[in-house]
Amino acid sequence: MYLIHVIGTAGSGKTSIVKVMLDWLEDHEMSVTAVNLDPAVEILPYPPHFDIREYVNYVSLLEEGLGPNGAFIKSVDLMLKYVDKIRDAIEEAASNYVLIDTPGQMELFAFRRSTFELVNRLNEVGKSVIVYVLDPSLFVHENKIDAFSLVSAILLGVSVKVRFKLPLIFAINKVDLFDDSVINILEQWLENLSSIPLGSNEEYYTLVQSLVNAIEEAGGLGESIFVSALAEIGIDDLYAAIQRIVAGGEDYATEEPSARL
Ligand SMILES: Nc1nc2c(ncn2[C@@H]2O[C@H](COP(=O)(O)OP(=O)(O)O)[C@@H](O)[C@H]2O)c(=O)[nH]1
Ligand SMILES: [Mg+2]
Repeated sequence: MYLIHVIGTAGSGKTSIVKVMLDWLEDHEMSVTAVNLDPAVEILPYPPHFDIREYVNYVSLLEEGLGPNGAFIKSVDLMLKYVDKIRDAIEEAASNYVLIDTPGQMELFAFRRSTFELVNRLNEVGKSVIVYVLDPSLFVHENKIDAFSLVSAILLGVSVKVRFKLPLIFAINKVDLFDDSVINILEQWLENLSSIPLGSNEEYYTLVQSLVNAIEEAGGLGESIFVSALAEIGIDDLYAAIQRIVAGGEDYATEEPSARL
């Protein structure tokens, strides 16, 4: 059983990617389940096998008088109480792939102690990988890439990897919104972070250049895949990247036919 944790900044497209991956894996006759761990999502475009909103209700916490941030924090912390229910649901589904949708506000999920423990407990039931959804609107404006903003967005992903100590795939989403020339440049830069032109006269150049060089020296970013959840681009590439990591490149359908990988 493979757990695919979909993590990323608010609005990056986590829920959309879970939906499109669920459809894609089902279309390819693979056994897959989706789990919603966002207590504050209003509308889910896919049918979850487990939905945290049945146990933790963000809206009722708001009604109890907590402000939006307080209610988010409390609802995310409360999820840990239900970890056994989530695990039971995942084990009962016994799918080969479990897609896990996470809260809109990534910092609440990725950096709190409660959710760290939650993810670690879930990881005991299968092999885990993080799909880190990168939103190009954080660093591309009018088809121009801001190099420092790009590095800052990458460092956020690296920080998630360091926190969970799990393999992480960068999924650069929303490619439908950008010119091919921008995507091509991004591809080259992500392949070799040291090639990002930072401009040596910029403030903090030495720090930022050292950070990207250090990541390159440590083996580079790893898998980075360009996708569009909306236009359904690159989903097969994302699947292949997941396979390369969790199953060593073997397709489970032919190599590991067990229902409980
Ligand atoms: N153009 C475009 N919009 C997208 C794409 N993926 C998601 N969106 C939009 O981005 C917004 C946030 O998506 P959502 O999946 O809810 O993000 P989440 O907060 O990370 O779960 C929605 O309006 C989506 O329709 C994409 O590939 N291309
Ligand atoms: Mg979402």
